[in-house]
Amino acid sequence: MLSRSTVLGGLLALAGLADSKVVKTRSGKVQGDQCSTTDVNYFYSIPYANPPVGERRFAPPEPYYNSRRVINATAPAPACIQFSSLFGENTATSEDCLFLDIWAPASATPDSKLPVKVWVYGGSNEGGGISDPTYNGCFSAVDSIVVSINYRVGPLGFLALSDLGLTGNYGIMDQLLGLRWVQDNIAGFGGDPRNVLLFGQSAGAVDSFVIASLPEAPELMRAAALESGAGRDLATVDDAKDWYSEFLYAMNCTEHDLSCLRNAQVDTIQAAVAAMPSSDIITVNTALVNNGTRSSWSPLIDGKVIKEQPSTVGVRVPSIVGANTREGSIFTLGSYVTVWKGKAPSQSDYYDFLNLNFGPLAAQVNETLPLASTFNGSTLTAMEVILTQVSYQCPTYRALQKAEEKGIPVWSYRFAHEPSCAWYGQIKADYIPLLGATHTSEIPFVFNFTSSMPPPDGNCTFTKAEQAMAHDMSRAWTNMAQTGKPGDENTWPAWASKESKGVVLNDAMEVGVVDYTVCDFWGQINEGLNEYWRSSQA
Ligand SMILES: *[C@@H]1O[C@H](CO)[C@@H](O)[C@H](O)[C@H]1NC(C)=O
Ligand SMILES: *[C@@H]1O[C@H](CO)[C@@H](O)[C@H](O)[C@H]1NC(C)=O
Ligand SMILES: *[C@@H]1O[C@H](CO)[C@@H](O)[C@H](O)[C@H]1NC(C)=O
Ligand SMILES: *[C@@H]1O[C@H](CO)[C@@H](O)[C@H](O)[C@H]1NC(C)=O
Ligand SMILES: *[C@@H]1O[C@H](CO)[C@@H](O)[C@H](O)[C@H]1NC(C)=O
Ligand SMILES: *[C@@H]1O[C@H](CO)[C@@H](O)[C@H](O)[C@H]1NC(C)=O
Ligand SMILES: CC(=O)N[C@H]1CO[C@H](CO)[C@@H](O)[C@@H]1O
Repeated sequence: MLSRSTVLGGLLALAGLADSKVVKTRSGKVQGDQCSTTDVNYFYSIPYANPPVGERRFAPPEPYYNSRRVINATAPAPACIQFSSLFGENTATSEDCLFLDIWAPASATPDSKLPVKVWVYGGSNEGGGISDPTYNGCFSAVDSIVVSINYRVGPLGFLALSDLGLTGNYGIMDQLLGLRWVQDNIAGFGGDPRNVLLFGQSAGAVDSFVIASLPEAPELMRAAALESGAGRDLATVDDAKDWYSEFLYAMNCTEHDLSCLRNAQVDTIQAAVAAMPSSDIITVNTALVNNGTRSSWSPLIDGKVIKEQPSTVGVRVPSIVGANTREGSIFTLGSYVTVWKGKAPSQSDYYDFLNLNFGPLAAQVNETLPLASTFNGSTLTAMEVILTQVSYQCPTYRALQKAEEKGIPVWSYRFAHEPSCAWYGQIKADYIPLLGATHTSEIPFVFNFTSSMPPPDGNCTFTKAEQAMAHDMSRAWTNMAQTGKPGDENTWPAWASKESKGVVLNDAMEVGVVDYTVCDFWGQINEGLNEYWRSSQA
């Protein structure tokens, strides 16, 4: 005989089946909706932390619990407060921004145990947000769950000043708390918490690389995919003191007054960031940039959350680590328009660029890579190539080498394809040939975007070959979540320094050599500048 509770339980399970758009979490009962174009449900604006405002500004995030609340999960979340123009969001923003979005196949049930892909957006740790239409999961969550985490950026995410007891890394702690939320809640959406991939691009890869190097990484994720940003050295909180103090001065706050920072209006903070020293010269990722921080806002070695240099520890989970052929072009084109007003930068602009970024080693760079013979005399090409290699390809190479040394399996790629459609609304179609396979150009492929480009409602469609490549790339990322490998040895061989094999994505995803030979030279320059910086601080 069936007991009453079994019958009721059965009915409730049926009710659950009937509506996969309603899921219970520790943050509340989440009511989502279905994507208009695919059989995927979305759940927007799920709070995973208490609002990081007031006393919680410049502080670690606190987990949010409110299981009795009903959340209308159909309205896009605001982005965190933005501090960047190039990759800043033009959607709504709020300091109350610690939300995450989830996409799941409409057919998913709590028994599905699907692989989970958790996205960390880029934007120099100064901008970016989960509601950006280019990061929409409706096209890639066909065979997996996609999660996207908002995290604090700029000073609100990374300000570190020992005198005020601020150790920075709030944005990193947001991402870690988001990953813990995924562990505790994703099964309800049909995900398997044991099969989580953390994937990020640019600053999102910088941050994901840091997280993948932490001792707790293996509990939070099975694998990582690091697109254009892995392997960089981090500054310490001490190294960053001069640069971060510039923010305090620009705020008109004193070294002993945290309440001055906590009580300030958000637009005052934005004005202070805009007033910090900056130069028109393009910077690359070296120890000298921004007086030792390497980039303006960044995770730092704080002795608490990040105890050791991530590039020395290496990733602790299997990882895809790659970069694009022309990363630098989007940055040099930006300066070409705004700084050089459509003219080629002069030789003296180029030497200023070398001196600012390489200081005492500028002459060595200049002699090893003469402008005339290496770059055909083009200062613009020279800056683009140096930026591509120093900030992206060669840190990527060091991350691969470190993983090999530690016995962690890694797979590499070089994205070499010029997309036929724009992937961000701000990119004009005319610019695409000038940009080529630039920074961010692999993103639509990883998200399996192939039509209505640029998102959300453009009129450009990818070619058949591009559609196949998008399918292959998003499938490889899902495989990574599910099995810890992007494919088999025939489709994507693991990387080893000896042959440096991986995949090259030009007209298709094909096995090939991912060439890092230029990185032997840049590795020496990186070490030389790290040593120079350390000795200048002694
Ligand atoms: C949920 O939010 C959407 C979008 O803001 C709105 O249109 C809808 O009316 C809301 N639903 C409820 C039940 O509040
Ligand atoms: C990519 O999107 C296409 C539809 O545009 C879909 O048929 C395919 O299953 C998707 N592939 C992956 C791996 O997400
Ligand atoms: C700091 O003070 C200066 C001088 O009074 C003023 O110009 C500036 O706007 C102030 N900065 C902020 C962020 O309020
Ligand atoms: C680079 O080399 C050229 C030609 O030898 C020289 O004129 C220039 O001053 C050098 N620049 C730097 C930054 O070393
Ligand atoms: C080098 O520059 C010359 C003159 O501007 C041009 O004709 C040639 O195509 C360039 N070569 C390459 C490899 O870019
Ligand atoms: C596609 O969109 C662009 C930019 O909005 C517009 O200029 C063009 O006319 C559109 N083309 C078609 C065929 O609708
Ligand atoms: C970008 C930046 O912060 N540069 C500063 C580095 O430090 C010197 C003084 O040592 C300043 O003059 C620069 O403005």
